[in-house]
Amino acid sequence: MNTPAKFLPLMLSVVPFAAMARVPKKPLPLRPNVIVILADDLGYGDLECYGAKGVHTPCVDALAQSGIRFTNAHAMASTSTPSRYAMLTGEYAFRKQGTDVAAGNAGMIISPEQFTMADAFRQAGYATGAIGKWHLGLGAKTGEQDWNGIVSPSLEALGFDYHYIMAATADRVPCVFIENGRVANYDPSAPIEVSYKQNFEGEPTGRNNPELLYNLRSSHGHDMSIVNGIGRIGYMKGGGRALWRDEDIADSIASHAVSFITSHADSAFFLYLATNDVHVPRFPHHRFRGKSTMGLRGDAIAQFDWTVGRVIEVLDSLHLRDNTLIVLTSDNGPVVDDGYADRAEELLGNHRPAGPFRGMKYSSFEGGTAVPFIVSWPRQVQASQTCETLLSQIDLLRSMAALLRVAPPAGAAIDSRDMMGQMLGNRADGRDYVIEYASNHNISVRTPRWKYIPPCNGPKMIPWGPKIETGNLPEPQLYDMSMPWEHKNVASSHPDVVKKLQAVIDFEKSKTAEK
Ligand code: NG6
Ligand code: CA
Repeated sequence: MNTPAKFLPLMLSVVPFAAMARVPKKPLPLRPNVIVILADDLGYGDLECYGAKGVHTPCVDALAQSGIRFTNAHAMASTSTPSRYAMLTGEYAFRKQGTDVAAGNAGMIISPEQFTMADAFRQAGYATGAIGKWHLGLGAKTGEQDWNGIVSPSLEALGFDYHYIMAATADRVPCVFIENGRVANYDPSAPIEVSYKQNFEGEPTGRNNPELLYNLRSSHGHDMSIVNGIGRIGYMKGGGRALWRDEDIADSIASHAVSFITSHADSAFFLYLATNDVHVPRFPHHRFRGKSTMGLRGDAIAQFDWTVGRVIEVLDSLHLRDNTLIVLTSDNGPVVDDGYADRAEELLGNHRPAGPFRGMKYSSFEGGTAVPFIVSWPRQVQASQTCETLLSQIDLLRSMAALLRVAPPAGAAIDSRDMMGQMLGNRADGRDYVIEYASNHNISVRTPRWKYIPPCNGPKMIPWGPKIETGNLPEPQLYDMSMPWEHKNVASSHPDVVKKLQAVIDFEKSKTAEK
C-alpha cells in the first residue's frame, strides 16, 4: 500500500444479530450503491492503466484514478462459468459438478437454495439487477427450457429482481437477450428452438454453408448455427426480430444498465454488469472500428471502455457517483485467437494482453487468472492508489455482506472471506493464498511470494485451437513471483514450500468431502 491507511468508517463495525434482523427496507444513506462491472476475457494487460498498448481506455483509467488499482488480484478460474460461479456464491467451483464452461441450454448451475451475492443485497433492502452475460445456466433442466414462454427458475431465484441477460456467451445459441425470464423483443412469428445435439431441418450451418459467414469466419469450431453471418456453438431455429446483432450488443447492455440505474436513483441498488466485451465473436459497433491499432479485439476493448464511461456519466448526471462503489474486473485472463478469424493475433503489435504474466485464459499459469481489479467509491476511498495486496474475487461476496451487515447463512460462501477493509484501502494485509482453477481442473495456489502448480499430465499446449500453454508438467512447479513470468521452476530446491502448498490444496479439496 503506498498511501496511508484511512480510518475505517463506523458502518463497518460489527452489529449484534438482533439489530441485523431489523435491517430497514430503505438502506441507510451511507450505504453505497454497488456496481460490479465484470468484463469477459479482458486480460491483466488489456487496459491502458495496466500497460495496454495500441488502445486507449480513458474511462477505465479515470475510474482507476478515482480509487484503487490492484495489481495482484485474481479470478478464481481461468474460464467464465467456474469463475462467475465462485464470485457469485463464494464457493470454489471445483466443489460443484457441472461448473465447466456451460452450454446456452444448460440448466441453472447455482441452485435456488444457495446464497448469492445478490441475496446479500436483497436482504439488505437493495434493488438488485443483473445485466449482460450470464453463463451460469437457466431453468430447471438442461435442454428443457421453454424459450417461447417463461424460462424458470431464472435469476430472480438467485436474488436478482431485474435481469436482462445473454444465456451463455455470444458464440453460443440462443442468440437473444432474456429479460426477466422471457426472450426480449420476442417474435411470435419465429418460435425459438435450441439444441446442442442436432441441427434443425433446413437450417444452414457454418460447416455446410461457409459462404453464409459474411460477418466473421471461424478459425476453429463455431461451425454450427449461423446468426448474423457468424457461426456459433449449438443449433438454433427461429428468433426473428429477437435475434441480437453482435454490433449492437454493447449498446443493448449499456442502455439497460443506464435505465436500471436511472429507475433506482432514489433507492440503494446493486447492479451486476457483465459485459460481452471482449469475448468472441468480437464484432463491435462501427463507431468503435479502427479505434485501436489491434483490429476487432482492440476495438472491443475501446467499446468496453465506452460502456464504463456510459455508467459513470449516468451516475454523475444523477449525482450518485460519490456514494457508488464500483468494482471493475474480468472473469478470466485474455485470449487472442479464440476461434474466429478476427486477426487478433497478427495485429497485436507490442501489446501484451496478459501483461507481464505467462499463460492466458484456460491456463494454470498466472495469465489465466491474474485480472485487472479496480475499486472506486469517491465518498470513502482515497483516489490515486495502487495496491499490490493479494486478492481473489472469491472474497467479494463476504466483503459485500460485511459492508451490508448481512450474515450469510450457515454453510454458505464457505471459501469467501471478508476483505472489504483491503478492497477499500484501509488494510494492507492481503490473502495468505489464493486458489486458481484451470480449464483442465488442475488447482494451483498463489501466495504473495510463490506460485505452485501441482503435477499434471497432459499436453503442454491447449490442444483444440488457441495457442496457449496449459501449464501442465508431470512434476511439481514452483515459481518465485518476484519474477512475474513463470519460467524458472525452483520446486526441487524448495521441497518444503512445495509440501506446504500441496497441503493447502489438499486441505481445500478435503472441505468438499465434508460438505
Ligand atoms: C470454447 C470456445 C471459445 C469460448 C470458450 C468459453 C470453441 C472452439 N471455443 O469452447 O470460443 O467460447 O469456450 O469462453 O468453441 S468463456 O470465457 O466463456 O469461458
Ligand atoms: Ca471469459
